[in-house]
Amino acid sequence: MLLHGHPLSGNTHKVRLLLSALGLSYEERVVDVPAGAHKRPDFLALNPRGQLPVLQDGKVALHDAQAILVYLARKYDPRGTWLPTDPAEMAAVVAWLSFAANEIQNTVHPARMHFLLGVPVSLEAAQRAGRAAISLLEARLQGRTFLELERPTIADLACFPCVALAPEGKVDLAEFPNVRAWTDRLRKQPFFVAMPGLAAA
Ligand SMILES: N[C@@H](CCC(=O)N[C@@H](CS)C(=O)NCC(=O)O)C(=O)O
Repeated sequence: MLLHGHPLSGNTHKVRLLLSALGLSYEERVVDVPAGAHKRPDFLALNPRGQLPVLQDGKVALHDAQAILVYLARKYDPRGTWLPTDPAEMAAVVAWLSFAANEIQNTVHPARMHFLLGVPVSLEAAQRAGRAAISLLEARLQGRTFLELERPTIADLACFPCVALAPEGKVDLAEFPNVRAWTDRLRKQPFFVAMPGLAAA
């Protein structure tokens, strides 16, 4: 398998975590985002949206971190540890994938990109919406170890990197103790792999 990503990309990291958890070997190719390589024809042929990550598995080329998590879980974890097969449980997990792609991706992620790469964003609005999204996680994690089923699933992997990296966008996690405990719990899992700004606990 070939993962096209970037060392600073939280979305790429979601995929790295599941590849690690499933014990799958892969090669990673760094896409030169500052040089605009993700908008060039060879990359657009893999992902017309021009975004990371992309995973190639044989002849299949997949984009969108959430879609890749679903693909890997269904294909390489048929017992459904990471993506349950029970319809209600599956829907509950998929709801968190949507949350990751919407409430998290569109808030704390642009705030972080502003500070890391100088991307122009409506910073205050992004930070405020980011805090609102993390408040929902905080409430969900009251009395729970993980988002669903009291075990790590792709719901956690989809939400975790961008939330744990939120302080890089100056969204402080100090006021969210349940979220901090959850990120620490994930950082202690045997499958955890580090990335810049996100170390093992
Ligand atoms: N919904 C997509 C979002 C991917 C995304 O925003 N990737 C960032 C890197 S973390 C990217 O490629 N940004 C460059 C751009 O959008 O032009 C996913 O979950 O994979």
